[in-house]
Amino acid sequence: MGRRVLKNRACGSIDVPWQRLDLDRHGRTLLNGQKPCVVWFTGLSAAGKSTIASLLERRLYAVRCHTYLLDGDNVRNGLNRDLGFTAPDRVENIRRLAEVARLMVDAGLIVLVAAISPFRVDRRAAREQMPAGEFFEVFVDAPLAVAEARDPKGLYRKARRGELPNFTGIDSPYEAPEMPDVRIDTVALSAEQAAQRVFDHLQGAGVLPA
Ligand code: ADX
Repeated sequence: MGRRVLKNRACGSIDVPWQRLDLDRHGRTLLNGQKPCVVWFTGLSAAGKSTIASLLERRLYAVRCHTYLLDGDNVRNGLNRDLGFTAPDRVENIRRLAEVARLMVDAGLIVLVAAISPFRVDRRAAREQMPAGEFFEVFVDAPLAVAEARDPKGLYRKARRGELPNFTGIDSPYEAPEMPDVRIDTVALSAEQAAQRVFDHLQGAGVLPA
């Protein structure tokens, strides 16, 4: 990965130089034969992002792919535990997920990200920091009424009672992708079928080892 043009905002006028390292991602990738990339799952809470991403990761494991799944809920328990659900916190949540995903791609992994990621502009920024063809946006499409009827964690009920402010789809917006790489209709497809569809897409895109 080459020098990045983004500046360190906390250091004022002092530039933090980019440290060139000997081994680059192409060298690392030679070891495992796969094409590292980001597969970004977006959709409402309870749409099925984590379930489908997790099934996909098992499918990839079965064909000896090296992966990591960054799940919004889990990362919010560690790296992002200082962030809540206001709009600025969500922007920062997605920025960090995208940055970690980029580093993991640099390490040679196929990185799955499962996060509501409600704002188009943030998802676009996540895509734009990756080389062309190395970012796949998967829209896990469940209408609000369907997600709310599922409500596995009881969060929609809480949000409707006013106990969970800024809940996506209730009093915080979700901006659906206009041109996702893959759209999953979660009403029509089972989670297994959905995972297979994403797997097939990655295979068609030449990401998986021959
Ligand atoms: S994101 O909008 O910033 O991308 P992220 O995917 O990390 O969200 O986290 C969403 C998860 O946090 C949901 O699956 C749910 O379990 C939990 N959650 C708690 N409060 C909220 C809220 N106000 N809106 C959405 N999800 C919430």
